[in-house]
Amino acid sequence: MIGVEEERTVTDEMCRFGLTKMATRLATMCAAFVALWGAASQGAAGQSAPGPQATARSHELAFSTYLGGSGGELLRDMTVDAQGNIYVAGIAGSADFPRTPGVLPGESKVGGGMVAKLSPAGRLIWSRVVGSAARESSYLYSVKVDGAGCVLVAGRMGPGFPTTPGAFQPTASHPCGFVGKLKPDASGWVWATYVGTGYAVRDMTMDDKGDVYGVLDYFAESRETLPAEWFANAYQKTPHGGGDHFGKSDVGVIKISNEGKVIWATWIGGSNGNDWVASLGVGADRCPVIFGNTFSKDMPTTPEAFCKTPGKSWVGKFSADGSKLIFGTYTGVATGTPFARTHNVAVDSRGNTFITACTDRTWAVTAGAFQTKFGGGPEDFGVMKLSPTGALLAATFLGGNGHEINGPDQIAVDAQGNVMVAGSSSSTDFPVTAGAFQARNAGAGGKYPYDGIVSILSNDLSTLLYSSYIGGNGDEMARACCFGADGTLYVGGVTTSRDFPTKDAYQGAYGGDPGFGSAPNGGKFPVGWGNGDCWVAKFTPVRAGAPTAH
Ligand SMILES: [Ca+2]
Ligand SMILES: [Ca+2]
Ligand SMILES: [Ca+2]
Repeated sequence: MIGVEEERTVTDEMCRFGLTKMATRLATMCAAFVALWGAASQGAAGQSAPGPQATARSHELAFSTYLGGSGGELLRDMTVDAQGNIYVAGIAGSADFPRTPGVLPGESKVGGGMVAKLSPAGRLIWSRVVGSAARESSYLYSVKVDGAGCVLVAGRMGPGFPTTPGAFQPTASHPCGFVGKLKPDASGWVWATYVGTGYAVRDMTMDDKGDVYGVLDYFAESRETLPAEWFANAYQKTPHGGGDHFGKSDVGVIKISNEGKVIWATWIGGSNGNDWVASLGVGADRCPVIFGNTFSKDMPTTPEAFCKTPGKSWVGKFSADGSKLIFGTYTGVATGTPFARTHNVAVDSRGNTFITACTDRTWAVTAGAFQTKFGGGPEDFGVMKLSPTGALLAATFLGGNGHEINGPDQIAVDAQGNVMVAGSSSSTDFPVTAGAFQARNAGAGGKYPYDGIVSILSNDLSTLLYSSYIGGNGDEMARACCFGADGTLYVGGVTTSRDFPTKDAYQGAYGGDPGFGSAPNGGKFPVGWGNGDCWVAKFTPVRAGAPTAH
């Protein structure tokens, strides 16, 4: 069995182009996936932040619930609105995934992209599963909510999805990027459109106006073309392509108004390698930052770039109109995982950029960082802070003696500048704080050694403010996190544990999995897509001196 992340990435690619040489090369893997998915579908400038922060925090669990049916589920993003309602998105492979009455155009009864709204107490307000056809792996990677309560989702949709009248890309000839805006009660689409020439909008964020920024995919093998006027003022008007790995690929950024019109788009990519799978963030200046994998040796770097030596990943910031590159830098990671994740960029209120990734020991740590020594095993989390002009301000490892190999998967920054990451770990000594909800790995040394991880670092990455495992005796991944305005933490992910720690749960029992959830990848890799249930947890801050529940 190939690795979960590798399998998923390969499968993502397979779903784009059915007839390429890549398809031939990887047909065996694809067939295995299709069988699996079918089974699932069928039933199964500041240097420091304002405010006090260098004090360890304590949080207690407000609620924790499973969310899943008898097939495979995966939670990939979450956000919270001003009222404390929680929105999650991902994939649901169960016909019996918990649903509320009503049918949305494009709703799939068997499985597809999942979006759900939970009350502040964790009760299901509504849920929808959308996809253009059965077994075709429609997928939602991102969810945001605007000031009017409308819910923006982004991801991938197969051909034939009922886009809305006036959509700027009404049709697609292959599984393609997708962005849609749902009415607050999820009774219909305000607008819904395909986006890009590649297979997904892999990350999406929103600015203070409610305008939307998405990662744009370019793949040379696609038959889709995009209007030149989108790129009229672009930093890079045409894709460079290059490379021979899964199609000559570039990434880009597209800015879409809250009303669903393209404002601008730009490509970014080197000339001699594939550049793809990226995360996106935007700050108060409405300048998008993109962080992704690259195989190119000639990605643009700017004067303050801390690393101009080509490596595995690159981060860059565009001007608010997409016409200029404010900074561009390689990250200095020479080896390590070739597959970056989504939601691995956040921008604080002072315009500093934070990125996180899986890394080997080549991560560029800085003096005074929380963890300057590699924790062990094949990889740790790496967390890095860059100035508004791309200078390296701080960088730290965050990991223990095992694998932090399939995480982290989300980074978030609160108004005070505190930095939260969510991921998974098989370590028995992952750094945790006093008052952690769960101080020990629940499956250490066993067949299913992964637990979810949620950690909060100070803005200068010098202090671990809160860190906890969360998991049971199966495998877990924390794949999403966000802050509430009141210091509340929201974390979600996927689990195969029957004893996942629940509290005041909407769904207190494991919904099931299509089979291999009971033996996830022989214990070699953590739980990933295609098995397990989603989980959602809320942690509220405990005031200093107050008794803790754990
Ligand atoms: Ca490690
Ligand atoms: Ca576990
Ligand atoms: Ca399930």
